[in-house]
Amino acid sequence: MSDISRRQFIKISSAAGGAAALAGGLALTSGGPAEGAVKDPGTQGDKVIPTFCELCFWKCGVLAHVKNGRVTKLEGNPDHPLSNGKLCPRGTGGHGLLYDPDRLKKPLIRAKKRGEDVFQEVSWDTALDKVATGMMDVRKKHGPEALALFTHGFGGSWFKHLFKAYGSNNIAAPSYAQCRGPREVGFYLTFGQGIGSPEAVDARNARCITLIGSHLGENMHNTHVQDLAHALDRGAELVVVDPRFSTVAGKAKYWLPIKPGTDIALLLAWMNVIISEGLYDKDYIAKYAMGLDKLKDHVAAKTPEWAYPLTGLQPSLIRDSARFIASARPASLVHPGRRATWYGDDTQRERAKAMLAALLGSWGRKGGYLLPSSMSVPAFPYTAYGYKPKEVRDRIEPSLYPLADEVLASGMCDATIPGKAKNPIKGWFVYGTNLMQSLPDPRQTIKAIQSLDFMVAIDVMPAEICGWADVVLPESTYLERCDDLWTPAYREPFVAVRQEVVPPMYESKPGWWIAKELGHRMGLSDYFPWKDSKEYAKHRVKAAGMDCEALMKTGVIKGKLTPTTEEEGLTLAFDTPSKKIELWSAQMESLGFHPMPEFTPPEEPPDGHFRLLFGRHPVHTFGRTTNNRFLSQIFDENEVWINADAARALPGFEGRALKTGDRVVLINQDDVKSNPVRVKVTQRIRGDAVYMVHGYGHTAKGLKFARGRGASDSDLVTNYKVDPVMGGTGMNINFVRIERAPARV
Ligand SMILES: Nc1nc2c(c(=O)[nH]1)N[C@H]1C(S)=C(S)[C@@H](COP(=O)(O)OP(=O)(O)OC[C@H]3O[C@@H](n4cnc5c(=O)[nH]c(N)nc54)[C@H](O)[C@@H]3O)O[C@H]1N2
Ligand SMILES: Nc1nc2c(c(=O)[nH]1)N[C@H]1C(S)=C(S)[C@@H](COP(=O)(O)OP(=O)(O)OC[C@H]3O[C@@H](n4cnc5c(=O)[nH]c(N)nc54)[C@H](O)[C@@H]3O)O[C@H]1N2
Ligand code: SF4
Ligand SMILES: [Mo]
Repeated sequence: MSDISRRQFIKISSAAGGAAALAGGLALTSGGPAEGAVKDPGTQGDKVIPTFCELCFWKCGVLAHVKNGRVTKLEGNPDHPLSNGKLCPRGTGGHGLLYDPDRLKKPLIRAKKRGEDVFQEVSWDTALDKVATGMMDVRKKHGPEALALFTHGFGGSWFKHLFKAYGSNNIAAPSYAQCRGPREVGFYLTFGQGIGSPEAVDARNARCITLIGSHLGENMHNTHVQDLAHALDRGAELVVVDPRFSTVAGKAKYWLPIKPGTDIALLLAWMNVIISEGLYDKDYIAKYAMGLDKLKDHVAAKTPEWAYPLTGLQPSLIRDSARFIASARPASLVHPGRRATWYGDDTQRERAKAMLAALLGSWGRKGGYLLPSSMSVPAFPYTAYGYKPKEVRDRIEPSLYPLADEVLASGMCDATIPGKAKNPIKGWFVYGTNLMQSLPDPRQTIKAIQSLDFMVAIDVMPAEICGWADVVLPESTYLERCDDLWTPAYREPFVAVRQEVVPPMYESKPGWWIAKELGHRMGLSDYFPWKDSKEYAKHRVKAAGMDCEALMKTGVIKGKLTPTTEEEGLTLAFDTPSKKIELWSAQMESLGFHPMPEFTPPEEPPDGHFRLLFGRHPVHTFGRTTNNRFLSQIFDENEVWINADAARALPGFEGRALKTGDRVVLINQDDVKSNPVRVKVTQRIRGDAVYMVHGYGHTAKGLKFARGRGASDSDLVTNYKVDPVMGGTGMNINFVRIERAPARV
């Protein structure tokens, strides 16, 4: 990464506003980014079509400029509440996906053994017949729930519908059990409601923002970063808890370089200070919460001095930061985080965050957690589905965790491995998720896949997962298709539409078309009564009494503002068993769990090993953009962060200490070796952990640009700890040692 781009990306707060400053520095054109360009390239198009982004799951509003039939520029839709006229760097480079020469271009059928990644191009008719036959065979032999749908991304809605019509509700995304599941359950247990996506937190109006591992600014959810920049410009202060001096830690009043895996101890100590010094919101707690006395007892001995040897954080730092956090209440936002699957006790950590937020009185308050509603757009009036949810749950027996409120992707994978489930899963339908990089322990994923009767993958790129499928279907990218309407609950309720910006390239087809064609082949035509997705979407818009023309023209229709906080007139209500904020959870106790979070020390890295941590890079989304040549002009290969003192003390490196740029391999506790990867020797990380950006180390033959660049954290995540409450897979528990990479030949 060049210095110029690093400066731009690190700049979170600026008069121009965070993400805007970032995206503004990335003038991408379809010819590739001009070297260091910071100016608008001036490619105003022949036409401008509003749609929404799919480079990540935030789904910002986009204005796509098209000139001579080519997309020349993508910019933020000023009318869209999730972009406010700005995109993050990834969004501005979305046409790098559209014009990626390595895209899947034709339907493929496996020509050799499963996993050898050798395919034959076939017609759509042949491919669809094969998929429909595969699906019907699984249903005939094993019942409909023996077919599982792994799906991530907005276009998955067509296939969820197809699945329910077919008879299976075994539908899961790795964005639950490998990502935000513990957070949803932790907050649900405390407030009777989860957080959802996009997170409706009021960072914009907060006076103090506490980030526990959430590395906003590297984690680049657009409006979030805009809100953060706005808050900082208004004088808000940050408390950042991270073993790594993250970009955002550089902006913090307090950085707490915590020992990994000990956040519950810190949260208990913070609550100890806030309660014992009477700094909590007494009126709010008296009115809305139950269990304060029990919490008082629970944290009475959990002083900063108690937490010091556990967390490595000085008692004075814990005490001062606690007082500071409390001083800004209720506009004191303890951010809920997003990828919460860290150590296996994650629901409890998230619950501790929720309890702290309750003590600050920030739930349903300005500068804290907003409680917005979504716009009401009636569902399409389909025939009722035939699946029976009860049977579905039985099918995934190994993943039956009492408080899981979604099906677990890891559970469906487990239930596929012979001997693990009473009725194993026999078919996989994989849409828009690269399970080889997103599920823990890829060795198990392969074991599961090898025992399937049938597997289909639908993707836009020849990702690793496609190499294992029997049939691969090339979907059109988000810029070439119309999808369902989107109506999230956000600060400002809205309905957004995704529209075709340019016609599908090659032989790719939109998801709605693929789902409908499969439906016809399986006798499910009744479930696809519309001509195309446009007709479907228009039907829904009309039923909501809205103006289709206006929606297509602007890409978004905003609804009436409703109160989202007490200050705006909202009456707070809690859908917990006690109808109160539950600082003490009878529900947890009755299930045999601690009714309040307890701290259990994490396992220590063995001698000569480091804990493997991973996270995001601002210009990439997982491994899905690492082949995007536009974005890769900014960052094209990950590196392993290692503490400078630890690097000097590494056994075996005497006299020739590691320096930035040296190539190493990482070897984990199960002797799994990474690809060679460069190191970054830095003071910005603790000595007991190493860190890398997720999504590199691709092995798929077809990813001609990304293949072999950097290393994959996923390959090294062979160990994980399952959260007993909801089945999330804690993945920050792997340890690696470091060896020099063999010289390149
Ligand atoms: N080791 C490790 N594991 C992790 C994580 C980690 O950091 N480290 N992160 C976890 C988290 S937070 C999450 S949310 C999950 C995410 O895990 P995944 O859902 O697997 O996410 P992606 O890597 O984005 O996979 C997206 C796939 O969709 C394809 N794709 C992109 N656009 C389209 C489209 O329009 N249509 C179709 N059909 N396909 C498309 C891409 O080419 C790619 O193959 O992974 C989790 N697993
Ligand atoms: N640019 C970009 N942005 C993204 C994504 C992307 O792929 N690219 N993905 C999106 C998705 S789906 C998700 S889920 C989010 C994930 O983003 P977040 O939820 O913000 O982050 P995590 O991946 O949970 O955690 C990464 C951070 O936690 C720190 N950390 C590691 N262990 C510990 C610990 O024990 N304690 C503490 N306090 N900190 C620790 C790491 O050093 C790192 O800074 O990002 C989203 N935003
Ligand atoms: S945050 Fe960036 S990548 Fe994600 S939807 Fe918005 S513009 Fe696209
Ligand atoms: Mo995620």
